[in-house]
Amino acid sequence: MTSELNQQEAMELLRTMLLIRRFEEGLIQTQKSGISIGHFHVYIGQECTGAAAIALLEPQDKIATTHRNHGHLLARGADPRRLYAEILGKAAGYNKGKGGTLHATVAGLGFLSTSALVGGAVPLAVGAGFAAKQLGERCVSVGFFGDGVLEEGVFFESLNMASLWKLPVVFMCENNSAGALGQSAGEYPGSTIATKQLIDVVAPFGVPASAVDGGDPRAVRDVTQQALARARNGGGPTFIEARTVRWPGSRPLWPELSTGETDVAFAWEPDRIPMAHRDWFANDGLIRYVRQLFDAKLANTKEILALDATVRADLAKAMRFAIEAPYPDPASALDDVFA
Ligand SMILES: Cc1ncc(C[n+]2csc(CCOP(=O)(O)OP(=O)(O)O)c2C)c(N)n1
Ligand SMILES: [Mg+2]
Repeated sequence: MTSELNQQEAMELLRTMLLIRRFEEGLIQTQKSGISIGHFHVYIGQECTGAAAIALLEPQDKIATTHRNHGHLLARGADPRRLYAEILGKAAGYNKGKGGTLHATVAGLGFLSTSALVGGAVPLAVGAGFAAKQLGERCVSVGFFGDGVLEEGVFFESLNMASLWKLPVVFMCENNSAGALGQSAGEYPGSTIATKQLIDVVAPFGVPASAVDGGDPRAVRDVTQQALARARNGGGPTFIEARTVRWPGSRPLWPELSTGETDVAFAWEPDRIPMAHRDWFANDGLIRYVRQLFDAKLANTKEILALDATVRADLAKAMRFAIEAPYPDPASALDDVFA
C-alpha cells in the first residue's frame, strides 16, 4: 500500500532534508575555517531515510541512534542552535556540551541515550520496546543503526528477544556501504559482512524484513508505515535495510566537503553539476527528491530556492549562536556525569 504525500507534507519533508544537508555542510565549513570541533560524522546522503521515517512517528515513540545521529535529531525537531552548541562542546548544548556529537541526545524528543558504540543503539531500542509492551503503552521504538552493527553479537541477541517477545520495534538498518572502500584503503571503515543481502540474516529469526532504496523517501515511507502499523497492532518487530551510496565526503576519516556545497538547482539544471560529481549527484536522494517535486509540479524553482535560502539563513544564525556561546564552567566538570 502506498500513500501519497500532500503538497504540504512533501514540502515539509524537503525542508527537513535541506535542514540536515545544510546543517552538516555548515559544520564541515566551520571546522575548515579553523574552529575546533573535534571528530564528527555526517548524515549527508542518508537524509531521505531519517527524514521520511521520523516524520511518521508519534510524539510518544522512542528513537535510538548512533555516532551518525545529527540527521535523526534534526528530523525529530531538535533546535539547530542547541545541537550545534552541543557539537561545539558549549554549555548551551542539549547535554551542556558534555555529550558532544557522539552522544548528543534530546530526551524530550523521545531519544534514548545516543550510543556511539557500534551496535549500542539496538539493545536500547529493544529495551524501550520491551518497556512499552510491559507498560501497555501504544509506543513504537525505532533503532537507527549502520550495516556494521550486523558484525556485533548484541544485534542477534536483541533481534532474537524482539522476535520471541513480539516487541514493538523497528530495526532501521542504514546500509551506506555501497561505494565505500573501507579501512584497508585508509578510509573510514565499511562493514565486512559475508552476506551482501542483510535482510537474509534476519529471515531465520522470523522477523519480516525488506530492503529499500534509502534515497527514495516515498519508498522509505511506505515500508516504515507498514512496520509501524505492525508494531502498534501487536505484530512485533520489522527489519528494514535502507540502502544508500556512501557520500564521497564521508569516505575519509574526517568529513570533507568533497562534492562542494549542494546546489539544489542541480535538480532541474543537471548541466551545472561538475563533471567529477555527476555520478554522486545522480544518486543523491535530496537532488532526486527535488526533481520529483519539480516534475510533479508540487513546487516550482522559486519556492524551492526560497525554502533553501531560509534554511541556510537560519542555520547561519544558529552557528553564530553556537560559536559565540560560552564553554561550560570548569567547576561543573563533574556535574551530570557518572564519574
Ligand atoms: C564496538 C565498536 N567498535 C568499533 C568502533 C569504531 N567505529 C566507529 S564507527 C565504525 C563503523 C560503523 O559502521 P556502520 O555501523 O556501518 O555505521 P556507518 O558509520 O557506516 O554509518 C567503527 C568500526 C565503535 N565505535 N564501537
Ligand atoms: Mg555503514
